[in-house]
Amino acid sequence: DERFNRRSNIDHNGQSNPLDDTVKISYGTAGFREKAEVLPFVALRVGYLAALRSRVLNKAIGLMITASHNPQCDNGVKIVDPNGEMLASEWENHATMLVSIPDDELLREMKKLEETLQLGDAKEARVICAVDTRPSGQHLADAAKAGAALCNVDFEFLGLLTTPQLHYAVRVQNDPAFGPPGEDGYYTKIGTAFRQFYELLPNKSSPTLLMLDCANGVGAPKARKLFDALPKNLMEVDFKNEVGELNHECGADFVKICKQSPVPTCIEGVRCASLDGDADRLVYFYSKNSESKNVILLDGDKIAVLFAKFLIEELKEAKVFDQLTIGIVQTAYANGASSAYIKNQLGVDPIFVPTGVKHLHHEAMKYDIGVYFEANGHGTICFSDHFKSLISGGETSSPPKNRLYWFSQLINEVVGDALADLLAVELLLKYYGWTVEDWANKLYHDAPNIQIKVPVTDRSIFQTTWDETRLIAPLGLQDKIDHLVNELGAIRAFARPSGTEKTVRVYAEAEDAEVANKLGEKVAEIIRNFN
Ligand code: G16
Repeated sequence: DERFNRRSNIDHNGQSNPLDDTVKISYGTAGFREKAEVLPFVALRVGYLAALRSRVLNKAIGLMITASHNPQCDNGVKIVDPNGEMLASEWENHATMLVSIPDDELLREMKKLEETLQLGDAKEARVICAVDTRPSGQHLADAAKAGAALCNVDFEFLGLLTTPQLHYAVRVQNDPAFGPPGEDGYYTKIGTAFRQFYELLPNKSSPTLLMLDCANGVGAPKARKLFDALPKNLMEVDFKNEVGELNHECGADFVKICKQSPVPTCIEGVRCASLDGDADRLVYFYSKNSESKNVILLDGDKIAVLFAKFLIEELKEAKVFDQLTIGIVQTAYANGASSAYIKNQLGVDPIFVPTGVKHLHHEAMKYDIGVYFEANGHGTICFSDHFKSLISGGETSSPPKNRLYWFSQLINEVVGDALADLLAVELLLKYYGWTVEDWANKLYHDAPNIQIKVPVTDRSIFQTTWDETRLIAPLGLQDKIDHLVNELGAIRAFARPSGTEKTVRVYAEAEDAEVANKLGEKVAEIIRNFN
């Protein structure tokens, strides 16, 4: 389709955005992410690649069109593998290669790829696609459909879904035992698990108000549908930011980075939660003083610790703790106090991997129970077949086994899912009889920290060690950071290029908030000066 050539690249407004042959675009932390007008040709080629993968595996492959936490003018294209997980890394290279080549080499490369991959008869092959609420979504889905057609694969467009719902749909298509099909199937599975766990609660007191900031995104209508599927008396939700500019001064990323209440301001003492633009991230917060925008944040680390504490206690009560392995996976952004709590109070050594759900998920799968969360609120829990054979619900099961079973059914184990995680948090707060303040205060207190996004023109010059805690290029920058950490007597600081935005992210942590802020600003200054 001429519209979606690199040289024509017609966007959703009918404008042409030709891309120079030398411009390289890579499959980043969560697929391709760019200004929406850059993406039509990318969507076509990725649609083709998703179709190719579906033919190679003879399974359904997912395609999510979203830029999640990024501003509304951005968009993205991400492939979802048959089990509902992120694309296998060797295929990320195919994706980067296909998107990078000039138009006149495309057919030759496609042919070469098809020969290498030896396509057979593939009756189950299909591409399942969904979009978030961005105005550019439908146009990019059309481009992806044109791409899938080049590989003679059916393209099923599911319209508006959260990213985790699309992951669920792909998994269920390939593995019907995973849950009932379709969007309604998703609500049924999660709603049933919620109700069943609720019935097991020792204290079924009436619900307290939750203010839910939906980031003006797809999470708004989908959360409403999910809550509609629950018994009326179990949740009391005040929906905020349902319609408006996506992620603008609201949403999980805004609240996490700024530690501020989204617009509109939250009410003192009320439990609040924020989704991001495609509802795969969740953070909680509350205000101690309505006069101030500052909030007390309960981020992905706090959710991970709450989940892990519950699971460990229940496994011990069910007397199966010694028969199962448990892993807790974090990244360099995890607050040091959370990692110390996991190690010292929960008795589990946290494992650190690079940013990106694909890395965390991969590591978590090595355990019978793999809890993973990024501090930004993206995370879930993986349960092994061994766990599933030991833990089943029903009348013959003990109460802790029943609770474990329904909890595991509630979690969307294929990917971080803000809506499923939200219901899980709500149930655990009820289970422990905790207010949001109890949750904030009874586990650990965050070490003072700051995260700063520094806009840069070329991210690729900033390279880090595998664990992302040290810069290896440009030379000399890490020495300057080390020097600052020592000089200020801080705990740590690091800088790494984002894989979703044209920024370098700076993180600094210290025992004192002023020191953390000063260190963060100074490291940001170093990056700015270099740029
Ligand atoms: C995506 C990834 C996350 C990652 C985040 C930020 O989230 O799925 O794993 O933490 O980007 O990545 P980076 O620091 O490389 O920009 P989302 O919610 O934007 O899809």
